Amino acid sequence: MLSDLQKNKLSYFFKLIDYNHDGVIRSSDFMGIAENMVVIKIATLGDIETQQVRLTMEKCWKILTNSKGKLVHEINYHELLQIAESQFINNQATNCKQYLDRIVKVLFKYFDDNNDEHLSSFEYMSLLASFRAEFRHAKVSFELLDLNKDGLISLEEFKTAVWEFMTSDNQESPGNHLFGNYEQSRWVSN
Ligand SMILES: [Ca+2]
Ligand SMILES: [Ca+2]
Repeated sequence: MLSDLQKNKLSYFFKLIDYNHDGVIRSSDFMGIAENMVVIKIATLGDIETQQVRLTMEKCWKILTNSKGKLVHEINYHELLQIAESQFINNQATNCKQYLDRIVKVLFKYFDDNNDEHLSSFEYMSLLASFRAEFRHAKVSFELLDLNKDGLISLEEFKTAVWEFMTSDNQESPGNHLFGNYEQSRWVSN
């Protein structure tokens, strides 16, 4: 069973991704994020990199939906809860985490504009913008995700944050704040 904390985070995540709030997420929602990612770096991006961004977001969609090996066109909130519970929370020993980590690494490198292998607060804000998350709590979230308090988010810190966001049942896990404050989003809970 998912805890209220896990459900609250997944509800926040679902609403972030379901941009038109029609109650289902589709691959087009992930492609919308890809388009945002491209726009944010339009000045420096070549055609190949643009295509890679789209492929990466397509992979994110597949990670979420290919759990039973069959093609899924859309998922609703309750299906997301089931997937999160079966794939991420109950099967932590499988290669699910390694697969997710690989995608997370690609995303991390994409937003690491100056290639210093860390995300600055500005680079982190680009990520929030791409996922259409609010900025209001960005400073607080950034400081929480920066576990060693060196003023930057390393790849390991980022991987930890993503995994905690998807799975943690601990109210104190910094990764709960990956996309800002999931408790004070612009949406009323449920
Ligand atoms: Ca950087
Ligand atoms: Ca750090």
